Amino acid sequence: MFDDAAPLKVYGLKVSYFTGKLEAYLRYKRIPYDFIPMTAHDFTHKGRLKTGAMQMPMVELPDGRWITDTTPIIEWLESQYCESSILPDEPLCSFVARLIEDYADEWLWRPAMAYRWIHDQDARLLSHQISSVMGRNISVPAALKRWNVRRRQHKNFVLRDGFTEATAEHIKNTYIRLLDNLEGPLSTRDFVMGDRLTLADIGLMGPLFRHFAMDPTPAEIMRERAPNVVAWVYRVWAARSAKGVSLPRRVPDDLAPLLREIGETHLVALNANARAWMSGHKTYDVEVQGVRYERLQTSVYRAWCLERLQAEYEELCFEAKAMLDQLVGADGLVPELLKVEGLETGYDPEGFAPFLSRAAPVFPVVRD
Ligand SMILES: N[C@@H](CCC(=O)N[C@@H](CS)C(=O)NCC(=O)O)C(=O)O
Repeated sequence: MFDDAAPLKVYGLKVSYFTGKLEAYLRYKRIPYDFIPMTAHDFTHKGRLKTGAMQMPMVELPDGRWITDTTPIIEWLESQYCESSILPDEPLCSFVARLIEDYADEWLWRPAMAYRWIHDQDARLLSHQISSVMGRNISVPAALKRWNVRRRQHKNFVLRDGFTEATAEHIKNTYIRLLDNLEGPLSTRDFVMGDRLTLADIGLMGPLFRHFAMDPTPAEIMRERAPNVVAWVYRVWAARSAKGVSLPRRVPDDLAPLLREIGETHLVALNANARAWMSGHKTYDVEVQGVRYERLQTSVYRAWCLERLQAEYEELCFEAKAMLDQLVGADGLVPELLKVEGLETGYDPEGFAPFLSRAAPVFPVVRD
């Protein structure tokens, strides 16, 4: 059985998006864990054998079971550690927190990877940091290991993820708009949705902590443009669950620009991905805020993300749906985007995640 006094083993990297997200959560909840710097061998072999997906982080529980995918991991841990929940009870707040998490996980991945791999200073530093940890047991010259990491990440997560001359500015400005949308709210309160940490903060830590706040180029921009976001990143990292402050019961009005942005970008892309998946297309094109992204990889994982958001949205009462539409600022846009008639991915119908033995990675094809 699960022994909650023994530490979890978290395999990941100190520069990894999703490892940073999970660690921020575990620290907040005071869940003991040992961090194990992941090797390339762990990534491929443990990934394939224990969870079916080569992705980080992977977690080994004290009872020997393995789990992957931070979204269901956090959901499952919330059911085991009920104190100091990070999920608001109020249904609209809960939906908005999940929506922000999904946007942070899936939409902000592209600008986070672009900022890391298109600028020489960031790419040099990060290829060194990643290859010296993941490749520590591989006897190949260090320069070759660095080159290989840089080439792999740039090819898969920049060039093959829609970064072109036509989209470059839009991708870079996605980050700038994120900072602008958060700076105001975070100058008036401690966390994104109120004075208590929620899933929205944990989700946003993925891109904002280990990428945007730490990679040299975006970190410089953040310090200059959004000092309250810098302070928030480290406030979340330092936060420990405490009694006394209540979870939000109302979505703050000043989150409207962020929610509008999520509607115009992430929901449009999720919708197009789900339609492509249903028609059996391996890639799809989508126009986002007037910019055309081409040949994006269709992802069953992201179709499942939409399926889950759609199910939670359906649970909202009429007033909550109307309020959400108002916050997103486009009449009828939200239900339209969330609704993909007949979407049934068949991914995890029994609700086994994060314990799936064949978890789906976000990108079905990643080439070495
Ligand atoms: N949905 C997963 C995504 C995990 C993920 O994609 N992690 C990245 C590293 S931060 C990864 O392993 N990418 C695959 C690769 O590099 O091949 C989660 O929330 O844990």
